Amino acid sequence: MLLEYSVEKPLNREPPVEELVKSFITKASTAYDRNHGPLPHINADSHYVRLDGAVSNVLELSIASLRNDFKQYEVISALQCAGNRRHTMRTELKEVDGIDWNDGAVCNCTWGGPLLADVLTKAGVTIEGDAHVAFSCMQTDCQEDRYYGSSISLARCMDPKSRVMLALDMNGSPLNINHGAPVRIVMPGIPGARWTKWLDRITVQRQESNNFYMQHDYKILPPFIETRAQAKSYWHLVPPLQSMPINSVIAYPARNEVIKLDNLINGELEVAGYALPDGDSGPVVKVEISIDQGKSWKEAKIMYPDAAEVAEDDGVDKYKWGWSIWKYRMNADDTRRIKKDTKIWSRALDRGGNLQKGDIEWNLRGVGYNGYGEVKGLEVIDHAISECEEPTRRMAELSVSA
Ligand SMILES: Nc1nc2c(c(=O)[nH]1)N[C@H]1C(S)=C(S)[C@@H](COP(=O)(O)O)O[C@H]1N2
Ligand SMILES: [Mo]
Repeated sequence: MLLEYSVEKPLNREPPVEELVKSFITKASTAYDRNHGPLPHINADSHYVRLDGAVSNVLELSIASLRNDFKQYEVISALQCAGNRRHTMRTELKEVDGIDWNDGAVCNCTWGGPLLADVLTKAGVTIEGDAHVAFSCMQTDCQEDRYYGSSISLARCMDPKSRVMLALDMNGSPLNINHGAPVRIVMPGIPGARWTKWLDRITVQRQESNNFYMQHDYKILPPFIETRAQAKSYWHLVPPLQSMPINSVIAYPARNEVIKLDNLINGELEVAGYALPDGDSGPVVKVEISIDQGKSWKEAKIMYPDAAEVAEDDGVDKYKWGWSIWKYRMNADDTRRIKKDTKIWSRALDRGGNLQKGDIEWNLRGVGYNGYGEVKGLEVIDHAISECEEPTRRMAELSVSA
């Protein structure tokens, strides 16, 4: 088996957030990479996913069978690392333990493949009630375990409306190696850590997956757990993180940017970013901006998805798990009022009524950070000081397809 990168140095990278908000659907080549081990090159023609555990028929599913023997579905869903925005938590609150992600450990893509519910039905699930489905990739060692694994509730997997899927395609093309070729589990509304890539085993079982990344990581520890040593005796008391909170970030202007009034059209500053709903409560229905520390809020425009297009498809809201791209045109007076110490904040509201809040509790691993989107340190000047003029930033026509 050819492995790319290594256990010691896995591939972890994110695009600049300004790049990310240029399109509603993120290209596979732009999407962040998060790995706890090397990337395994799998031959799709000889790969099988084994489905076992509490089922009447153990199945060995080839990629051809997953594509041809089951109805194919598509879902638009954001994929977000639980550590997205960790940089803000560690710099604004307190040092945390984890990769220093900025705001780009998230993407929004179309995923295609058969529903797990259909595959489970074919195998015949033999247990009911409180049970789990575990997803594993046994192809390579990881940094803290011999394999990568996750699990979610059996009830969610059996519900076709939750759209848990054995994804073969990303944005209409077969998955590439970075994102889990030839098959990964896609579970809209659930943190990225559970979306096991290079899937080779699905097990219906009574307990959660006992993989390291399910039991000793990706959990929100209480704030009094301040060291790894303390965490050791505490992991088992906290449930795995299975949902991400409402969120929004400002993609531009960038922190400490110098804004030349001469360059602005009508003296208006364009502020833009993305927003994500809480778990299954999407889509985001409102994004607001404040320049007075939250005393007053003004509504931004959600560029995509357009409210008029948010329709139900087969009884499932098409954009329920997607992100929203928004922008706000700050009027000339407000723009002129911006000082070096002004903070521009963003906050989002989703269809389920979840409103983003400003005061966030610190946790050791820095997961699930969702304080207000914020940019500060801006300097607004009348004229360009230097000769080299930068073009005014305006969002290009938003491209909807990747
Ligand atoms: N097999 C395997 N699956 C995995 C991981 C991994 O390291 N190995 N990382 C997980 C984490 S933490 C995240 S955030 C997402 C990242 O998916 P991406 O690399 O396609 O963006 O994959 C998840 N699935
Ligand atoms: Mo992650």
